[in-house]
Amino acid sequence: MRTVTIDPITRIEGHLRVEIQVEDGMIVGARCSGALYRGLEEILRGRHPLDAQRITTRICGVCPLAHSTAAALCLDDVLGISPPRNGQLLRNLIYGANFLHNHILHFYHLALPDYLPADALPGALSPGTDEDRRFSREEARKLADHYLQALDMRRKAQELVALFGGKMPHDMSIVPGGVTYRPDPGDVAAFRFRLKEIVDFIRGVYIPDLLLLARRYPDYFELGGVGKLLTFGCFPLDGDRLFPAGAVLDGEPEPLDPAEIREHTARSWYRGNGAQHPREEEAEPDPDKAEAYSWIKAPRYRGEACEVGPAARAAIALVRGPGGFREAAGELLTEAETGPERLSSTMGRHLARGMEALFIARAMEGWLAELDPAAPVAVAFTLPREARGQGLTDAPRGALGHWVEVAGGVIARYQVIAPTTWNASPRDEKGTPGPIERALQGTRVSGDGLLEAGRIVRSFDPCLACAIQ
Ligand code: NFE
Repeated sequence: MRTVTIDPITRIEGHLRVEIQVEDGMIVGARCSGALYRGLEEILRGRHPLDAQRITTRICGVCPLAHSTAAALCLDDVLGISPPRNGQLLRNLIYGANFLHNHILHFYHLALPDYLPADALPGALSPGTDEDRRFSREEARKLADHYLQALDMRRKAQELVALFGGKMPHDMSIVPGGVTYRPDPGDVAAFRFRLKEIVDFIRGVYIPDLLLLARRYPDYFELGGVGKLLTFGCFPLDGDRLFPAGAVLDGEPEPLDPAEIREHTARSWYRGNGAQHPREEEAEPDPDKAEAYSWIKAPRYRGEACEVGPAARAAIALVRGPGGFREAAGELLTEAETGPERLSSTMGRHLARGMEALFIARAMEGWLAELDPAAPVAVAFTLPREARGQGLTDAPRGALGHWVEVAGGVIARYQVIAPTTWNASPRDEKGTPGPIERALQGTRVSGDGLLEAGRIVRSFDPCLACAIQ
C-alpha cells in the first residue's frame, strides 16, 4: 500500500491537505485535513449583535454574500422580522450574482484545467500533464478561449454585486430587516444589461462546454459519489425558497429538521467528541489532541455525513422544486445521458452547477423586473437583550448555517457551519468518513491516484476559508 499526500491541493480556495492510500490500483483510504484555525466565532463573542453581519461577510472573499445572507437571516430570526418583498428581491439579486460568479469561476478556472491538455493554457495556468486528456485539439483550443471569456463574465457578475450591494467583496447593503439600497433606474438598467450577457454566456457557452466535458468523461458519473445529501434551500421569497430544503439519506427526499444537526470533534483539534447542536456548542481548541487530524469539525445530520452543494440542491429540487427547474434539469440530464441518481458524482456535481446557474440567472431576470423603486426595502427593528436565532441558507458550495445567542445585549455565542465544513469533514467518533473522504474511497486509479483524486476533490469546489471558524 502506498500513501500519497497532496498538500496543499491547488485550484481550490485555502489550504486543504488530502492523503490517499492506494493499493492494487484502488484508493482504499482517504483523509482530509484543514490546517489553519481562524477563530472568527471567538472574535464575535462579547460584540454588538449587528457586528455579526459585517464581520462574518469577511469569513471569505469568494462567497461573502453567503455569510452576509446567513447572518442577516440569523438576525432577522433574532428580531422576529422579515424584509418587505422589495428587500427580499434585492437580497436575492445580490446573492444570485455571487452564485453566478462562483459557478463560472469553478467550471472554467478551477475544474476545467484538470481535463485540458498541458499546452492548452499558458504556462502557470496549465495543470502540466497530458495524462487522460480526451478533447481534440480543436475542442481544447475552443475551451481555452472560453477560459479567457469566462474571466470577463466573472467581472460582470462581480459588478452586479457591486451595483446593488455597494461593493464586492463584502457587500454593505444586506442588513437585518432588508437592504440599505433603493433601486435606482440607472443601476437597474446597468444590472439588466450585464445579466443578459451572463445569461447568454451560460446558455450559449457554459452549458455546451459542460455537455462536451460530460460526453468525453462519462466514466466520471460513476466516480466520487457520496449518496447522502443535504440542503437548506436558498433564495427565499414570501415564505418559499427557489431551491427547497431537504435531505436524502435513504434514497428518498425528506424534509429538513435543523434540530438533527450536530458538530462532532472526535478527530478534530478541539476538546472532546463534540456531538453538540450548534445552538449549544462549546468547542475549545486543542492543538495537541493526538487522535485528531483536522481543524475542520465534522457536522452530521441524523448522524450521517452528508454531501452538500449543487448535487443536493438539484436532487431535492427535481422532486420538490419549481416546475421550471424540473423541466430544464430533466432536459440537461437527458442530454448528458445520465439520471438524477448520478448527481452525487464528480461529473454530476459539474452538471448540477451548470443547470442551476442558468435557472438562477433566469430567476434573477424575473426578480429584477419586479423591483419597485418606490416600495420599502427594509423594516425597522429594536434589538432584544436576550434572544437566540438561526440563519439557514444554501451557499454556492452548499448548506450554510449561522446560529447566535444574544445575552445582556451582546453576542454570547456565534456558530457557523459552512458547506466545506460538511464536505471536507474528518471522521467522527463512530469512524464515519467525511463526504470527500467517502467519495475518494473505492476509486479505481490508473497510477498513483493524483489525477483522479484531484478531479474528485475539485468537483466539490472546496473552500477552506469557510470550513474552519
Ligand atoms: Ni468560502 Fe462558502 C460557499 C460558504 S464554502 S466559499 O459557497 O459558506 O464552505
